[in-house]
Amino acid sequence: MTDTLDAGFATRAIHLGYEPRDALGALTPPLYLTSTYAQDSTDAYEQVRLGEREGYVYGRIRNPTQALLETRLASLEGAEAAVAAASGMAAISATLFSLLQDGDEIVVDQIVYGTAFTLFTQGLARFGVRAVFADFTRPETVAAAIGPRTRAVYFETPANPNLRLVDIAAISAIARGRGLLTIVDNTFATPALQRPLEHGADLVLHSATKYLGGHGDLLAGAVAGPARLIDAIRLQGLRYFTGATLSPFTAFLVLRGLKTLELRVARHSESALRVARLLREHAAVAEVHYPGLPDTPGADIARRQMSAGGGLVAFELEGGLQAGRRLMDSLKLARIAVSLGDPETLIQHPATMTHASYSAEDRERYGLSEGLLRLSVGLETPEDILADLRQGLDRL
Ligand code: 7XF
Repeated sequence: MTDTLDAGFATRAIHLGYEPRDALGALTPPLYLTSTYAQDSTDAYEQVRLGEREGYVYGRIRNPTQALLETRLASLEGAEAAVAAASGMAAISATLFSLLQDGDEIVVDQIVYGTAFTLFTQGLARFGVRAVFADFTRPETVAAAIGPRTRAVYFETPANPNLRLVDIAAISAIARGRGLLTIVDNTFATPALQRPLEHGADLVLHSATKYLGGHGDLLAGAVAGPARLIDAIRLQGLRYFTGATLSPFTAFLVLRGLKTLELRVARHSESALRVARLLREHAAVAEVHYPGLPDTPGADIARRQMSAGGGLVAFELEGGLQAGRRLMDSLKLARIAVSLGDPETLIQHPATMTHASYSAEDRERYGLSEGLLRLSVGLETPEDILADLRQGLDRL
């Protein structure tokens, strides 16, 4: 539907790329559960294969339900194209395997999701790709880490798990000046709050398992960026490196999630701000990290590149790790669980859970404190979330 191309964010998330008239009037886009496609003739197959005729060949490469999701995600990120994958890690590995080769280096922020860190430190090393870690909150250290073999820079903002903020425009400018690609994992902010390509990044990654899906019932991932790079990621990364294509059924669920993304993220952000304020005022809490607090480190960066603070809050208790465990065990509404972006409020302890793959020395060196807790503020009635936290903190 071309007339929705320039429409607002939520309108595109709901309507873009689909016309009910083309599918018997079905209001909701059909779910195409098929692994392969019957071809009209041998000639027709050849034309589709060569890209001379529109059509589909095989489900690992393309599927119409998936294609609609890709169209919408690309638009929401302000990208030319997007490709969906079976998980966030599938999107990350397809991207890196497609863009890097033996002998290359990639400069990576020292604070990233734990399993991404393992892919950089252990996985890519087996294929001769070296990850060089730098503190991306200090762009000069990124510039210093770039060498003749560097091909790309990679970071998350807000970063998992401590929500530190990286200046997308500053890092992208350095990378561009040296002929490198800038890859940003936008999982925590989502395009509803932050669109990295508008600030100079080249590729945006997502774990769609989180806010994009939004209901804690699926795993999915995506990459958005220029068609030339997205084609490479689809035709190499997905087609023969990983084969980790998103199932059409899951694509259907992510499409459903996207329809309410803007609405959900606004509510997550409002409630998280209230949680951050409660935590900051409580005597048992030593430190609070939340991009929407005006005095959090990097708040000026958040103001420039995010339209609200998002749904995650990280904090440390006066009583450190032991108090953290006691708090987690005393909460009644918030569930102890990894993952984030679900309707349910979730709490986890990065040092033993999402970031256990960092060694204790790495955590110390990179400033990931042992007592840090990460809360994914859900969509429950805000007063109930606040009351749950208050009763847990008051017991400490
Ligand atoms: O492969 P997944 O869909 O689980 O996504 C991987 C991933 C990629 N980027 C970021 C910023 C992520 O946070 C994730 C997954 N993180 C979850 C978490 O931190 O709770 C995973 C649970 S172990």
